[in-house]
Amino acid sequence: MRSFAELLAAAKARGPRTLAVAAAADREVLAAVDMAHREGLCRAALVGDASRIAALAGELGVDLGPHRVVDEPDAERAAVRAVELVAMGEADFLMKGMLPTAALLRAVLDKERGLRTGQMLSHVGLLEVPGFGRLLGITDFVMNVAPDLKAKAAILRNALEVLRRIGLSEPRVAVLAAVEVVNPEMPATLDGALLSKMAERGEFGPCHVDGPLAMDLAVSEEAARHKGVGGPVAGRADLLLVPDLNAGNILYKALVYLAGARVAGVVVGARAPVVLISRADTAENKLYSIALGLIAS
Ligand code: COD
Repeated sequence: MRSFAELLAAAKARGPRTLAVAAAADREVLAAVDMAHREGLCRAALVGDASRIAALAGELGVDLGPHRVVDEPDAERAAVRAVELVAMGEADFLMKGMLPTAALLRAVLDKERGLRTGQMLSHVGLLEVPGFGRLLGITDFVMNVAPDLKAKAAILRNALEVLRRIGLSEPRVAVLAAVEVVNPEMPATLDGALLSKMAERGEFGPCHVDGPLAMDLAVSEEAARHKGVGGPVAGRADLLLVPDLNAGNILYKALVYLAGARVAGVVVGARAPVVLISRADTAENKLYSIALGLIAS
């Protein structure tokens, strides 16, 4: 899969499924759900302020007929209710609406009523960057704030699973740092070297992992040639494993706001995928995220 058009086509083949949306009273969210429904991806359980949802649907010309509306005006309670719908099997996957990311994730992580599996949960972003020619994965720029080596290994396993589902049988992964040499004062470089060794020993299944790699060496074959860095990953990464949430978030927003990238995002590792990108992201990006959620489910 090299584009979001192909992602959408693959998702269509898996749909339609039921999507529970937490705090659904939002213009972009409703527009995305409407597009996703018309593409045959899903129908939705829209959990949120029912009168506001109806008013927004009226303004947008969205037909709520195919969907179920669950009235819960309080955003945190809407998150709990949407999670419950997934836990009870009334919905197949979950989506963040107009509420803070942490509020939804806390409902997902709730020990009694959440969607834990015992596995680490992490976010996988997929970007379509103009002129790049293929989809680029980035993990984790949403959920895990400052992962250590063990957490990064789990984040990598989760992301590899998603990449395999979009057709990459041996994903090429760059573990990013500021430099490509190990510097004990820069923990991200140590993590890069260790993860690449773990991959060499087969701990992540079929894939190629190289690190530490600076951003230019991960995505530019010319830069890799220039600096004399070889191997299957340099210049050709499918996935960037970022040092922490701050670095990843800045990278993804730079690609979106300065380079015109489109983005899809999903949290995996729970009992069902959680469609999750920034509240400020467009309806179109939310549609692609729903498509990615479907493929991950
Ligand atoms: N996978 C599995 N279990 C987890 C994970 C995870 N990634 N994170 C926490 N847990 C478990 C812990 O083991 C513990 O049992 C429980 O959940 C609570 O753990 P805490 O106390 O560390 O977690 P919280 O509730 O303080 O925070 C968890 C969040 C996911 C909310 C937190 O990590 C967070 O705020 N992440 C950033 C979200 C954000 O603001 N993103 C901004 C970009 S949009």
